[in-house]
Amino acid sequence: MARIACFGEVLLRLAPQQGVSLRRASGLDVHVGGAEANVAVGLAQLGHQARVISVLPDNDLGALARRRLASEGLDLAFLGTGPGRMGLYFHDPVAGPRGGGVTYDRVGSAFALASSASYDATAALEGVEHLHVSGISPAVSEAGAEATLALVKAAKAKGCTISFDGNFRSQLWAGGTRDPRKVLAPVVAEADLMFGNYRDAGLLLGSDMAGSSSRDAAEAMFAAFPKLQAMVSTQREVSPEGLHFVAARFDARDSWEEADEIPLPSNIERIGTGDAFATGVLHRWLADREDAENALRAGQRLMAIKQATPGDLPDHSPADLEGTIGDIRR
Ligand code: KDG
Repeated sequence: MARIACFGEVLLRLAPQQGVSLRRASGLDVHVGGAEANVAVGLAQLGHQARVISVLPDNDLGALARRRLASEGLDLAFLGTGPGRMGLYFHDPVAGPRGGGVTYDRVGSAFALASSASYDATAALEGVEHLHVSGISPAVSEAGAEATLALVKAAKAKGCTISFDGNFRSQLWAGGTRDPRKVLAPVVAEADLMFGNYRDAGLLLGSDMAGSSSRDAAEAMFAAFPKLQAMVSTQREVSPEGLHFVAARFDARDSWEEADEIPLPSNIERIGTGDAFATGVLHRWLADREDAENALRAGQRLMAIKQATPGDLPDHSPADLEGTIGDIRR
């Protein structure tokens, strides 16, 4: 199993129970999340040594998040504390066309205020083979962007492989003056593996890829980013009856693999499903770069399990990677 570091903001999610809107909520459940922390937890549940590199506020909310992540057996030696508040978001389970509305409340968070000076990259990357980051951290703040870039450059310089999940969050860029393309491209330039589809490619290449095939989008990315070895994406469909399906695709430089769509459980918790997919793919990819078929299958399975798991964090075990999709019936 690999030693993997995940860098990103750890958040608290405040949300009413399923079926209750925020407007009518009389109580809010607290969940610990954050895209990269979700991946770290998922990898730890598969037996990897997963380290979270981040900053929390030195208060009870930070302690709550730390305690929850510690319960998953993560390496938290580089989960520091710093000035600033806890990043929060509110989730409305009944709002929005995609199964829930998200309202961020994270400006001025300890993570958002932390620049590269807040991290000892050399120590944090000691013994690390792979670094996972996403497009959320650069979107959060200028300091977050600077810290992300410094860390991926340090990781690359010491020979780590790097994965980048596009995770485009339009709300985080809205109203700002920073150009996501200019901010994200230098980070992607260091990545070996990217989770993203033609929309992410269009954003990074500054061109409308809507009419392009997945292969064309991947090839355009490979041309623009010489270190990039693979692009991995999912394609969700919702049938007129409301049933969810997901297909997946792995584009390497010289080959590609498609996984047929699988049904997802109807107990819908979409948040964290992309992270669960990334977890499954990374788990297999780190063991065998050539086995795209099994990487996609693992990603789809963990995604299906996550969709039936409340909260942001996953809840799977190595045994969940085996068997058929029909076995997933939580
Ligand atoms: O991918 C899941 C994340 O979106 C969730 O845990 C919260 O990190 C989060 C974010 O920034 O949206």
